[in-house]
Amino acid sequence: ATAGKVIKCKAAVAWGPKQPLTIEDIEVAPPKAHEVRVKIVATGICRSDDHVLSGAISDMKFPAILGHEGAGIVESVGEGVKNIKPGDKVIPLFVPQCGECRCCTNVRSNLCDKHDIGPYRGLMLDNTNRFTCKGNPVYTFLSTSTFTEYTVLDEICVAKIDDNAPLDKVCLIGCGFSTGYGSAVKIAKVEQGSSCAVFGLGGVGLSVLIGCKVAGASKIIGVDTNSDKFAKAKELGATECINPNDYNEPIHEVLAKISDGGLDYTFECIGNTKVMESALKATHFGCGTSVIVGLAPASARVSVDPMEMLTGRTLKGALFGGWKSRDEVPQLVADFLAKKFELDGLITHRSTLDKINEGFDLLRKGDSIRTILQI
Ligand code: CND
Ligand code: ZN
Ligand code: ZN
Repeated sequence: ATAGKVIKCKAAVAWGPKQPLTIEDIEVAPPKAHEVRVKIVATGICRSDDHVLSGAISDMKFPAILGHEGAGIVESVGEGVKNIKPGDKVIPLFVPQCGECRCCTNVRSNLCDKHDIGPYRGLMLDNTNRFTCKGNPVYTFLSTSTFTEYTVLDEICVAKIDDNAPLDKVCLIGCGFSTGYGSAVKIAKVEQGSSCAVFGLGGVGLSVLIGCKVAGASKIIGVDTNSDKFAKAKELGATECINPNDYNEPIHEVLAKISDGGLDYTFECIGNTKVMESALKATHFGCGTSVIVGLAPASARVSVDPMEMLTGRTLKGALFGGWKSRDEVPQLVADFLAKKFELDGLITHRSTLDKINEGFDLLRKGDSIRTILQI
């Protein structure tokens, strides 16, 4: 009965960096052609959302509705939408898949020309808004905006998933889990018996660790400056954990000593360029690969000694774990339902949209891995 009409609902609106979100009454316009309006059921809070609020992501437009790790149910679809219908369970995709652009048609890439991953437009593909608050336009974030009861998505930013999927868990497949897991199994292509180190043991880093374990790595070292993260990391597959603050020498030297001169694979899951440099140095010459997963502040730069590369190390990076989003998210959900991996270990807190600021505080204090908001 809401199809074709404006929906009035609640959303958490971000007004600018260093300001708390406020719960507002907003209006959500009906989907235009090739768009889908979705009732969000659950959403995680990822550190990338906080990077907008901390100011580390600095070219955002406000007011905006953040959130990019959600799951929901289709309320209505615009003209020309095929294969998605009201009632379908879906995951919003912050990396679109149009299927036609240069990246989409390249098997080695998962990006898409139609992305809104900086410089941020904060608009639908047709360059207009679907959200308003008190008569003013509200921008969208990463093509998704999940901190709201209803959102509108471009069709190429929607993955239809299994009807049996528990949305309050598989929302993590919308970002943190897939990003980390894919970085291990798809980008690094971790092999049986290899050695790995994961820098940063938040939701993303722990998901890398799950991927390393599924891939059969025999040594998986967790690295974090917060030792409170170690118990969970060991539960999920870390064979040992180390805190850089416990050592005087640089962390890559510590790691070299316990990994036969260096690791096969390292992953930076923090967004700190100094750590990216040590993660590369921590790989073994001639064969090591380091993957940048964390999102660094816009102006930050990594400094690399070319000898590190000349002597055979590889430095790579990926968004969303390298998954081609519309094709592969449904398969990841199927793999979850088939118990190929678990998500429960990543979920430390459950809450509601009105308590979203507390959810961010838990993440900032290092007390949570993922808080799932039931919308
Ligand atoms: P979260 O903040 O939960 O985890 C970061 C972890 O790093 C925490 O456990 C910290 O204690 C730890 N840490 C901080 N500084 C250091 C340090 N110097 N040395 C060792 N450990 C440290 O964040 P998250 O897991 O949600 O996200 C991690 C990063 O991944 C973050 O930058 C986020 O923006 C990024 C990301 C990337 C992508 C992608 O597509 N590549 C998608 N989502 C998030
Ligand atoms: Zn994220
Ligand atoms: Zn494309």
